[in-house]
Formats: sequence, C-alpha cells, structure tokens
Amino acid sequence: MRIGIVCYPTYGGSGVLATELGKALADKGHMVHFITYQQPVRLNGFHANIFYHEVQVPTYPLFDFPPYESALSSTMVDVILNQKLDLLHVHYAIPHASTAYMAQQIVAKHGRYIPFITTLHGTDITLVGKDKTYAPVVTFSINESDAITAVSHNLREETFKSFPIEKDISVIYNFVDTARFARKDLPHFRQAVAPNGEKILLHVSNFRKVKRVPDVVKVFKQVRDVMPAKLLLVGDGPDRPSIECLCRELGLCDDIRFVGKQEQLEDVMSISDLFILPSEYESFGLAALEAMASQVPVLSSNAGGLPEINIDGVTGYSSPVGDVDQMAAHAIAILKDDNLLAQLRKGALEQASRFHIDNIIPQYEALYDNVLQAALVK
Ligand code: GMT
Repeated sequence: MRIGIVCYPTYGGSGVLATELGKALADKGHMVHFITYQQPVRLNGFHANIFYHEVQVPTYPLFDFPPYESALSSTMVDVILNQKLDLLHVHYAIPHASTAYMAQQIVAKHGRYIPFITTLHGTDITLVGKDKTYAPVVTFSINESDAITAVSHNLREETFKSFPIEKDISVIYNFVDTARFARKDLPHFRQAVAPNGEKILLHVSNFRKVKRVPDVVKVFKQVRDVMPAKLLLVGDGPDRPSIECLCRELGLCDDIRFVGKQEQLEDVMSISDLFILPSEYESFGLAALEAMASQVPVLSSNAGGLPEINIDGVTGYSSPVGDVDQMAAHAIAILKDDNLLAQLRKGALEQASRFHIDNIIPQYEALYDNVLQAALVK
C-alpha cells in the first residue's frame, strides 16, 4: 500500500507513535509518506520505503497567523496525486482530520477518492478538541473520517461522551518494540548517574500541566528522605522553570537531573528502577509502556486509560490523581523490597509483550484493507 501519514513531528506520544507505525509499515513493504512541517523526531536514518514531505508555510505581511492548515491540505493533495497514495492516516484530530477532509474534497475534483483514517490520541479530545472554538470542526471531521481509531477504551468512551459521533471507533492500542526496549546491562551509565548505588527513579514527559510533574518531585522527596535515590527527568516543556524552582525549594537539586529530550530512551530506561507517571489524564501512556518493556515497574495515577496498561499490584501501582502520599508509600515499598521489585519487573515485562509491535501493526493493516474495500464502492 501507499500510505500518507500526517502527525505532529515534535517530541510527544502521538508523533512518536505515528512515526514508529510508519517505520514498521515500511519494514513490511508498504510505501510510507510522512507529511509534516519538520522531520519527526524518531524518523532518523534512511529507509528505502520511507519518504518525507515537508509542509512549507509561506508568510506574508498580511498574515498575523500563517495559514498552516491550507498549506498542509495543499501538500497532502500534491502527495496524494503525485505519489499515488492509497490512503491517508492522520494522527491527532486537530487540525489533521479537517485538513484531510479538505484534501479529500480537492482530489475528488480530480476523479480520485482518497480515504482517510483519523487516530485520536488524547488531548485532541479531552482537552483542546472539546473547546468550543474547535469542537464543531473536530466533530465534523471525525465524522467524515473513513475510519476512526482511539488508543484506549477510555479514550473511545471519552470521545462518545464529548462529541456527537455517528460512527464506530475502533480501539487500537499503542505498541512497543520490545526488542529495542529490552533491558540492557549498562553499569557505566548507571554508575555515572548513581555513583553510590542509589535507586534511580524516572519520569518522561513534555512537562505540561496535565502531566503533574510537581507530583513526581514531591514523591521523590519522600523517597529520598528515607533512602539514597536519584531522579531523572527526561523531556522538556512549559512547566520546567516552575519544577526547577520546586526542586530548589525542597533542597533536591543534587539528586535530580534534568536530562532534556533523549532519543536513546531505551538506555535511560535500562538503568531505572521505577517509572512515575502521575498524570491528570492520560489516554494511554506510551512512555509507561516503553518503561515496562525495559522491566521498569510503573507508579501512575489511575486517570484515563492508564488502568488498561498499568495493572495495580502486577506491573506497578496506580493511585488517585494527586495522592502523592500513597504514590510515595508504594515507591518506598517497592524500592526497599528486592523480591517485590523483581516480581513487578516480571509483571511489567509480561504486560509489555501484550502490546508488542507485531500484535498491533496487523490491526492497522486490517483496518486499511477494510477502508480500501469500502472505498471501492464510493
Ligand atoms: O502526552 C502528551 O501530552 C502527548 C500526547 C500527544 O498527542 O502527542 O500523547 C497522547 O498520545 C499518546 C500516543 O497515543 C498517548 O500514549 C498519551 O497518553 C497521550 N497523552 C495524553 O492523553 C495526555
């Protein structure tokens, strides 16, 4: 198949997922065309079946807001017609579903029907999409999609609750390449981070309010009060300055490292003992799944789709949003008890294998086949 993938190229779950999906489809022989405004973060290296089309957004003094959506739709049209795409798969509803609809209408004038699939990722539904500024367009373009997928049952339910959706939504979970994230022994790296054998706690996110990173720091404070420990904060985003202030206020600067955005996440995960994701909402929690594949138990909130991934008492523990004391008590219990840690590590790895890339990619391929069959009669 010739597949066009549209996503946010930045450091974030939906873009990472879309890029890994494209790479996996290319490995299976499909021709994959990424259409984005910059090279997606995990799209590195040459692959014979992968093509990248950059969306250029020309500016003009009249434009206070350069019309990105028009540029994106026009680029989609160009790629659909010239690369003879069979379908488009857009990730994150805003604005990708409405731009895909526009492109679909334009290529129809050229006598082509191009189906498009919209994958809902989370905040496009639960936060931004609900805003009345966007809701009519989001509702319309989701309903116009040839197929809709959500990354968890929770997100599917949230979508039906928040929007008058007229079609079914298939749940296709996030996935992980368990070989890539298999835990490695990296003694020198571990020694550099925790020179005195301290336990290593890890958080990875885009440091937005929804992630509740201050809770991570507060949990860590309670842990470090009772045992030697280090915290690695991976990623970056708007809340970072206030989190740095909190670290200083709590006297934790020597034990917390902000390591920025990391491409070799699997190495960081390999040296970690516990992953913390206390989000206000999380449709799935891809980073938590990647941690589990690296045998790192997860402490998470029980918000959104997280309980579908992090099984309480099996792969880690989940707590009510904001219950820092309970999260800290769980963290201390795990880190003090090697048997419990080993048992949760085993549970985490087993759970990750259920979301193995080889189990999930065929679900997308089957959906593409269905959509193409249905398009034949349009
Ligand atoms: O987590 C973020 O804020 C980034 C966001 C995105 O769209 O890039 O991630 C969302 O999509 C991921 C991939 O499907 C999910 O694993 C994340 O749980 C989801 N984030 C939220 O729902 C907050």
